[in-house]
Amino acid sequence: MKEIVLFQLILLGIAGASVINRGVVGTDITASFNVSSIDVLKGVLSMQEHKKTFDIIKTLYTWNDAVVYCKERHGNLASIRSEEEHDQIVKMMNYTGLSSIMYIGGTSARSGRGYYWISDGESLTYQNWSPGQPSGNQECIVYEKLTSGWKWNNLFCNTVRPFACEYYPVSNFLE
Ligand SMILES: [Ca+2]
Repeated sequence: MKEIVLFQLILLGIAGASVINRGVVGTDITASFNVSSIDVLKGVLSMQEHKKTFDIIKTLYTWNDAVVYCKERHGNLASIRSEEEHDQIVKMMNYTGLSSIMYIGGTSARSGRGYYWISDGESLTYQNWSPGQPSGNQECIVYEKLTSGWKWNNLFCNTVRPFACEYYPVSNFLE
């Protein structure tokens, strides 16, 4: 059976969030949102094998603090392990109007064996590096927006940036 990608976006505004815009963006993104206070974008990716949810948090955190933020919510800093997951998060980044750079959960910190995902220590399988990356001794992976699209770069971890968390909904375990 062909993989089905259902893409549902719900945007959570801050206080007093009245929905002032609602509509369909493209062919597979439906969203309702408060245009004046976009902070968190929820997306649900449903595939044959698993369901995985990403949140994009536009509040700026260091990479380490972003790991903690996601963990405190019983998630992880996002891992991107397939073209489908890449495509989904690109749609979300574009939809949020994210302009340049966002942390994901890949790092080489304390590794000695190259890059891995902080959620489970697995090495990168799917990869989407910008040309010439990874470079130098920078240890944390970001998405950066190039004219050719969103690609990965390794940058220093202590700069505050937007980031994405991932969650596996409880319904995964009840089905
Ligand atoms: Ca780099």
